[in-house]
Amino acid sequence: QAGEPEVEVFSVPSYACQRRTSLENHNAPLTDALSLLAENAELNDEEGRGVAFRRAAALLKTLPSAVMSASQLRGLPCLGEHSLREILETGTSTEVESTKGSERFKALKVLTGIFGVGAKTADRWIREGIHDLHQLRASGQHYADINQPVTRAEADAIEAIVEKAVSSVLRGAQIVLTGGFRRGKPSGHDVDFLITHPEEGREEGLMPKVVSWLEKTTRNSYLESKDGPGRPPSNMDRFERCLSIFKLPGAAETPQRAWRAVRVDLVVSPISQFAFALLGWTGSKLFERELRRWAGHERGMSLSSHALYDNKQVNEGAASEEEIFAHLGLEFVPPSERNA
Ligand code: DGT
Ligand code: MG
Repeated sequence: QAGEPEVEVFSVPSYACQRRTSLENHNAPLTDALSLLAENAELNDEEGRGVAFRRAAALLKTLPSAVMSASQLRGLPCLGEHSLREILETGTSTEVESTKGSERFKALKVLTGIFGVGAKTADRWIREGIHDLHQLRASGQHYADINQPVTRAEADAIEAIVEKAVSSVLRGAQIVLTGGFRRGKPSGHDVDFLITHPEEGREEGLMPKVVSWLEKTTRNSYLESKDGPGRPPSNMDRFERCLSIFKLPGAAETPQRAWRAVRVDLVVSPISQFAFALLGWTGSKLFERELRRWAGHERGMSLSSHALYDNKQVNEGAASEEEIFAHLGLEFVPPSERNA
């Protein structure tokens, strides 16, 4: 070998929304380890630690090449606290290994993969001795297993159905595929859609109509709305939102069942808020969090999926995502580069 290799010291802006993060990841072993620790923290209600791990992983995802030594990361934000050095040196860490082997972590992952089951319910079941789907079934609970990832082809098929539903109940209404698929991901945990109409106000009351069209018309896919048509969503969002389950005709690999369940997240937005909704529902989750942190900490502004307010509570309108980035003093980052 010819001498010492030249070691590149990486330099990266602190906020994920100042960076471009494509799906190409040169540090997958490191980011997988950190994502596992993040997931474990989130499942155990340790939000602060979860965010710290997510930020560290996002920072490594944006690097142009594989990290060879910790010295290349000197001075970078977000990489302080955790066992990153140990992972770099040995390929793993005691915390990663003990998490992977932990019965509780495995059970939490399996159980929170069930529609409507969050960390709290999963935790209660575990305390009742339910650790997997067999034990859950034995306890007499009904569930829909939606752990299997959704493919792009399935997302496109669902898009065609939703498009038909939307244009049938309101002429001129439009839908956009958002979430991970808009960022170019080849698969996802659900399919996200944003629905609007070019005339302000025409979108009002659209969701219940779309939902009942889907229930009545689709023969193969069947829809179950969680929030219930027209009911105000359980979170703080002012959009009409419907979390639902599509039953797709069974995949070849699951012949024992005639269908499989796919999560579909429908959101309706008035056209005046569409750019904010589109930006807010495209993700990634960390990118969104970082956009809001940037707006608040660096600009004294407040960004949501509805609007951008400056510190004098003046509403900064925007007709496009590009305008919102400009208001925030950020370079535009296209969806395919928001995979932080
Ligand atoms: P996936 O589905 O696992 O492939 O990944 P994503 O990136 O599609 O993530 P998902 O479907 O959980 O959410 C898509 C984006 O929507 C996410 O980046 C942020 C946004 N989002 C999710 N839940 C909420 C919510 O309750 N309120 C608002 N305003 N935005 C949300
Ligand atoms: Mg999604």
